Amino acid sequence: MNLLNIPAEEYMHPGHVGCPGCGAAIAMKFALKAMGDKTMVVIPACCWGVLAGPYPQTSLKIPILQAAFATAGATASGLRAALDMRGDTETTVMAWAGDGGTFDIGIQALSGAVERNEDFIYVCYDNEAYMNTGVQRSSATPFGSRTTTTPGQGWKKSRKKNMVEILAAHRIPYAATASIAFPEDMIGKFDKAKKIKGGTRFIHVFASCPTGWGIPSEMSVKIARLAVQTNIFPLYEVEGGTDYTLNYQGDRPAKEYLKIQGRFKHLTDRDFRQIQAMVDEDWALLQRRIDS
Ligand SMILES: Cc1ncc(C[n+]2csc(CCOP(=O)(O)OP(=O)(O)O)c2C)c(N)n1
Ligand code: SF4
Ligand SMILES: [Mg+2]
Repeated sequence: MNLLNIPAEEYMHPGHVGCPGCGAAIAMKFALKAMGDKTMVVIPACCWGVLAGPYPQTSLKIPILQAAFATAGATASGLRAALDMRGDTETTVMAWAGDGGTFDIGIQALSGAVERNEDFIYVCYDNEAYMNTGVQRSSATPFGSRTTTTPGQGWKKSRKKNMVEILAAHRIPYAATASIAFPEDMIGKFDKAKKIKGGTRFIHVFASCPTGWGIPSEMSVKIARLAVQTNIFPLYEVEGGTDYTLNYQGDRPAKEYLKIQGRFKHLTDRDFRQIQAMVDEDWALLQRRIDS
């Protein structure tokens, strides 16, 4: 442990092929500090499929099962069943998918597995677009963002899907949000999820992407922190589908987060006000769930 109460053990090798400042790489580094070496990770097609690398040059010190894009939920279910058949109750299965692989193409396999309350941890590292194939929009892309599928002067005009609410509606034991800019909170949530046995645990990790967001690599963590401080990405937990706990109260204006990113550079003051109203509305809805 160091001053921040973060375990010293590393389960990632020093080198990987991600871009400098990749939030998804930071996310895995922190997650594995809680998960430890008795973990098998299932990775569908996404940037992390490339970061993990081909055997024997993998960037992780734990076993990796690469899966087809849509199948993280189903593959993790099968891997859990295979381990159970071998009598291995010690190993935790962790699915690790991007937002495209979770919010979009993987939602059917995930919902099926979650409805069966399969015994694994499902992590969505959310960089808010299909980054591995060149920054196409997903249903996790926020309102106001430019992507390569919003051509010309266009930008995304619909809101980000609320995936934690969808998972909570399945009444799973544990669903939570986490951020690479809050490592103690994040590692604590993985530790908690690991200790809950016999059901699906879902963690939605905000993972900034310098390449796709048009931000300097050294701003990656600062921008992830601002997402929480502006209540754009609140940190909270949902136990049993209904019991909400808020972990952080932000108080900064959304504009502070938006104005420093290339993907939002076309936005006007009117757009900033519209986005602020959306953030305030979502925050009020979350407060109602916490208070009830
Ligand atoms: C069925 C199928 N369609 C498309 C692809 C191409 N593909 C590979 S990764 C990817 C994007 C993944 O996006 P996301 O899940 O958000 O992860 P990220 O790359 O952003 O980390 C796509 C479209 C594929 N591998 N399989
Ligand atoms: S494109 Fe984004 S998510 Fe993918 S490796 Fe680069 S920084 Fe990471
Ligand atoms: Mg993505």
